[in-house]
Amino acid sequence: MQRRWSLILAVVSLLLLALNVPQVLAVMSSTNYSIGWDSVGVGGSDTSSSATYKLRDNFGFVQGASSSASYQFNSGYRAGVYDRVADFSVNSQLRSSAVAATSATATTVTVTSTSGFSVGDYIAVIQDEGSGQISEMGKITSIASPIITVDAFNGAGPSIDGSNDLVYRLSGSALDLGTLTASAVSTSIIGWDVTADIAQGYSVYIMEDHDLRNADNIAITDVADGTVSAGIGEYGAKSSDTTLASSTFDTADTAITSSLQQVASRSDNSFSTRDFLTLKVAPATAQASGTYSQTVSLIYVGDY
Ligand SMILES: [Ca+2]
Ligand SMILES: [Ca+2]
Ligand SMILES: [Ca+2]
Repeated sequence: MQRRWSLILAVVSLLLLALNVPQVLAVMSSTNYSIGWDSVGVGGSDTSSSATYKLRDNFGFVQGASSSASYQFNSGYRAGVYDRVADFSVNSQLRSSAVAATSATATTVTVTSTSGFSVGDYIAVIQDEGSGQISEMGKITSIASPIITVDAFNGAGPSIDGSNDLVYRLSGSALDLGTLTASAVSTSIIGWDVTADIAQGYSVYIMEDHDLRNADNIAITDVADGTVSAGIGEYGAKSSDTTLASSTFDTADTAITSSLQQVASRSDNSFSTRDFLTLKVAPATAQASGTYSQTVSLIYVGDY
């Protein structure tokens, strides 16, 4: 008889933005601070007003830029204004949205039903759902049933054969891993989309409030050997970003802990760059039945 568990994950996304505040000081930096630009007080503000007047004034500047291998200099009116902005959205796989995929191209996927899917939704296309699944994420730009078109997939486009291939919506912050079984690895995806005008790039980190556990504090054990396998009780995740510098989420199924761990990074300005985590879980054969849950937080941090 198959034992059953259900699991609920709440995903919390946080957007952290650190803004550099212009300083009236020489431009300089050390290992723990950087002053990107300075200004010279020339008297007068560019806006001033009272109940009876409004004045917009400005000192005459020479506009220009110069640089060498070791320095860069920009001068002129508000030459140093650089407002770092970022947009970060996180969405979890919606189990109830599953439809079968029958074929795909670089930007389309043909499904058995487009009901419930809308333009603007994020989707995950799963090839051979299970422990070794290959997934791609995209955002729907048009739907002409039975074909869903996305703006772009993470990779070259899904390679599917219509057998055990599925499409899910990525929507909201509650992630239901469904009814687990000790005889198979269950999977689910958390995806995110970052647009960041940050020249040095950004990282996304994950942390948990506690292990994936039931009301009696019995946990499904964190994976420790790099692979979540069925039957022995293991839980972990792997990132679609294959170039991580400070964690193993890029190369192995990795335990989620209460410490911040890097799950994505970029080193340049980003427009709608996307990554996702594939959560993998299989309870032990003797695992206590019940509801196992935790809260994981995905945190964006710009690099300055
Ligand atoms: Ca398949
Ligand atoms: Ca853990
Ligand atoms: Ca293992």
